[in-house]
Amino acid sequence: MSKSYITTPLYYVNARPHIGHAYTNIIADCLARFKRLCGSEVFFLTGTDEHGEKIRKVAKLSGKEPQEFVDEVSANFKDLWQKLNVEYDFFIRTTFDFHERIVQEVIKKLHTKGDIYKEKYKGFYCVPCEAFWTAIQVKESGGVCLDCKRELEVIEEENYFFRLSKYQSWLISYLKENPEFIKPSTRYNEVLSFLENNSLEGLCISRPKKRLSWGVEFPLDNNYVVYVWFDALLNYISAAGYNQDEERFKSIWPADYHFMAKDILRHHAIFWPIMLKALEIDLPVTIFAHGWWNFEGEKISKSRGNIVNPLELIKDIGVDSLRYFLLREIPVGGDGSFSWKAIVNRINSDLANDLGNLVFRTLNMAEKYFSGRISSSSPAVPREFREVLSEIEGSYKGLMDKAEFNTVLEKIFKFINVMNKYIEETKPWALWKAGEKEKINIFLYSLLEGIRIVSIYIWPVMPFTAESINGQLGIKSRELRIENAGWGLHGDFKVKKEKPLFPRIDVS
Ligand code: ME8
Repeated sequence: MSKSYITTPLYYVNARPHIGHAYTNIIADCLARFKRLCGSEVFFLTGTDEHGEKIRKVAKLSGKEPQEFVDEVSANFKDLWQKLNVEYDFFIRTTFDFHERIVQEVIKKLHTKGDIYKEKYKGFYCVPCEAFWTAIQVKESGGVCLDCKRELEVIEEENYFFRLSKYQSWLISYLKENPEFIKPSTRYNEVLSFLENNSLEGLCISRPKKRLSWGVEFPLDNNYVVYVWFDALLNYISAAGYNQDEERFKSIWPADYHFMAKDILRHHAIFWPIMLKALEIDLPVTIFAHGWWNFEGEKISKSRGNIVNPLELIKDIGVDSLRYFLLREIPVGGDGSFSWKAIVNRINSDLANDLGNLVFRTLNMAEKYFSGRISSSSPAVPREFREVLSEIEGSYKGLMDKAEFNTVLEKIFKFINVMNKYIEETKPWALWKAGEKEKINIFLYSLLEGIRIVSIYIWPVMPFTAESINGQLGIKSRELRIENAGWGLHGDFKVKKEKPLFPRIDVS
């Protein structure tokens, strides 16, 4: 059986989750469900990043001990994933004991190899981001933090460093030999060109306790804690059993997809592969950096305060409509502009008018003309459906594998519209008047088969909807499997219509 290890970033617990976090987890969930649909053994990992000064500060502001605070916020993320129907296999928190132990073991290992050294260092430091920037970077940015654009402090102190430079030329060659390693290709080009035009300096992986105390204790020196990023990246192997259960680790690692947005691509595409290489661990298969959701032209983010609350959206429009909107509206690699108008358009036209209406009126006819019982007819695919259906069959797996969800949905909705047109052109009401029962049965069977197949294809994107359609089609115990998406695989139907799947949103 093939396996798929899929990860999301571990989100900082300094605030509640927003739509950007929801987006990454919906992408990862959609891919995980697709892999399960194809019979793959999936390990889907998500979690929270809980160390660091900014988290300690927010905890203090809310009058809580750091651990109590991170327990609460981490639970908010878990709650959101449950509400969004995100079915992960394990939720890792960087404050778990086993993870902290692995972080310390890794540092000791790299130190023994000579890849960690101590040095006095003067650098430009961003307190909120806990990041050091080099003089060249600061010159380019005009003296502010490259991430959050805040003022920087000049800090001089002794720290421990990880020897990135030793692996730079290896990473460049690796990228050249593996152009599919970073996706989309624009991001691959960016990383490669950065590596070819800059010399990597040592990565500062310690923070003195006098300045920052909420972190994993540095194993070589108890005056320090570990830098949050070095700690957090290691979750991808600690959660898979590294240095704890080698059998399990072998069966899960390497990760097949690391999902994140472009803001943290360098951490994943430069630091992480080098850390793995130094540890003599295989590299992940794909690092996938998606785009940003913007709101009124600005990236949606905690620090800008323009967050869109996914819990509110679920209440207003429902989970599947939200998942559909996010995955249909933009290609995974691009940026998206978030607006209520765009959501309403998508829901009313694609979901209420096209899909919802198709299911409702087909089942309505099945009940009206045949009391819901449609016998299986000739297995031939109607002429009108052939081209569009074979286009989906031929491209579905390839596109889903590349996370090209918007293109897949476009093709599925083309088929839905062909079915709607088929109803209009066949005019079943006229056939009924003419007493053509046999013809109407064939017509309805074709539509029900088409809808059944659609339900399999859309399940990764809209699981509740797909399952509701299955229930209405009387397919209760059938497992959702890609091999069932073939035409004519279902016998007689006994259907029972429910209320429309997607009520229209009133904009007046
Ligand atoms: O960076 N559009 O955590 P974080 C799309 N703890 N996605 C967005 C987004 C937006 N406007 N805003 C956030 C961290 N995201 C580290 C990660 S991993 C070992 C450590 C999503 O809470 C997107 O996935 O700042 C982005 O990469 C991530 O949230 C950043 O989450």
